[in-house]
Amino acid sequence: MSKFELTKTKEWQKLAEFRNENQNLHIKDLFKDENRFKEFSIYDEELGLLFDFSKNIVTKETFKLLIDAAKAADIAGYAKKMFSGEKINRTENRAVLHTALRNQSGSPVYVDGKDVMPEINAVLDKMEKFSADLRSGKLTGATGKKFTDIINIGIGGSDLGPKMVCEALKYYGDASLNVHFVSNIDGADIYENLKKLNPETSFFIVASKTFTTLETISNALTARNWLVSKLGEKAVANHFAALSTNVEKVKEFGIDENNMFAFWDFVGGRYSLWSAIGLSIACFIGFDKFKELLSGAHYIDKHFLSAQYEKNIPIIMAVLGFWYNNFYGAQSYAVLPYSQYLHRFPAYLQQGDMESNGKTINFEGDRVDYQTGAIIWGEPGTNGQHSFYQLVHQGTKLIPSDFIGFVNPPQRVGDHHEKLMANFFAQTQVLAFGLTKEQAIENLLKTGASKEEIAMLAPHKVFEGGRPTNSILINYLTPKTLGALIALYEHKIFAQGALWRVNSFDQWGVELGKVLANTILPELSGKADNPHDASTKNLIKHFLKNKK
Ligand code: G6Q
Repeated sequence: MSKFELTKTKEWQKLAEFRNENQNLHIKDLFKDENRFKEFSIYDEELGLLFDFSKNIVTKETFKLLIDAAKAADIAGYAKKMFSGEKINRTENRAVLHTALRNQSGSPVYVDGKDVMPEINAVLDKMEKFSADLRSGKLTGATGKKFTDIINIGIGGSDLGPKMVCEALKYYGDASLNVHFVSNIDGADIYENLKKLNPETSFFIVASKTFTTLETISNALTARNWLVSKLGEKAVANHFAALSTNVEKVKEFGIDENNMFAFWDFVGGRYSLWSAIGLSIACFIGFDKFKELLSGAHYIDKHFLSAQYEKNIPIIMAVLGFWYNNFYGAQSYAVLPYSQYLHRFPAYLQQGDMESNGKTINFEGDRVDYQTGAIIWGEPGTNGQHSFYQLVHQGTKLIPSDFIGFVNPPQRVGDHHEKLMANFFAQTQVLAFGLTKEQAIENLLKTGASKEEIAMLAPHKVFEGGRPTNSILINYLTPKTLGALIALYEHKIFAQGALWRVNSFDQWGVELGKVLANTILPELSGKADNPHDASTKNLIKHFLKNKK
């Protein structure tokens, strides 16, 4: 293929020129325009979701140039290809159809000429029946007892999504059902979980797309042995289910095919919570609420496909990230939910975003000469305020961030929510507008500080401001709005992949990790040679020498 040079395109060049000519542009200057909030915010009535992107270092002209870049990348055309089952994941020769999992339009979706919706709906029906039976106690353990604990054993995409959602929707969860997530190969994870469990009332869900992942299979075997040691071999049939694309391996493991919930290779691990991988969610919050989660995502799918670029929330989120990443040298991007329920959301997005767009090779197979995926990080507010916000406010790095909050908490606890949200608003305000030296001096004068003290302290108390934020303010945290929120980020990631011209749907770095560990494993029991570089060789030697 011919070499495509993104940085030489007129859209890129214009953005670079604009950035160069407007070095000192400050957010506070942009707010002289009284219409700014109106023009740089979108309210979606149905979701009760306000997206305020006015506190960005973006003028009307910048916005237009960014939208031009998005149009040049043909994000809309590329999205159509994804939704219609084209094999846009070229390096794995796969369609990318997590959107079909939540397609509630009734229209078919074809892969290789076959409508995949009947199979998707059949698995959803099976999940509905299973989750209802487990919740009602119709489905019992080998000794006839109702299940009280569900243990999802999976890792990466087969863990982070369901775990994040179960945490986020805990308020809606069945209080008599505990959901646990075991992912790490570190024996501590399964050990600490098993020690709290009663085998008679524990149900294990082995979630693995490939059913070959070392961590998951090892944890599942340990769980199986534990169950068998307590209740005997026959109990496995009542206490285990598998979520996978690999029927053969599931059978080999000894899980009944009736307890297998299928999905397909057009569902990427990190996009799989909408599939059978969401079984723990459906059991915890009930299938109707799981369907609401899907409906929120489906609503955003329609928005992404149909809204014009200038009003398309995922596209706007994408171009803003692109702006700071490629023209301001911002290395990272913070996601800051002002909701304890969303405490796993940044970790979930870390995978979604960094695994998708942490790439260096473009569509043409050439190495890119620009930055791609940002480092995603974050913690819930207000906790983060008491730790890393210092660097965001006064450090030397530009860290754009998303603040996510809710107008109404699911439950009221005194005035906690007002206090929480006062912090949200105050933080985004000071990040954007800062605090001048004059204001700092005025504040110090009020404390009765001496002239010398003021001279010494004032520079430290200045906040430059100009730190960009988006605010996503949602009226209620419900399964539907959560589904919408997740889908907004999924499509943001997709749109950035299109802007950077990288395949957001493969993960060769993850695959390599899986292979490498398997080659070293026999060496750790002294069963194979240790043919490595001096450092690795000596680390392994040290391990073997000191191993008890
Ligand atoms: C996700 C990645 C990766 C994957 C895990 C688990 O997109 O591919 O995180 O989900 O490695 O894989 P299995 O589900 O196959 O066990």
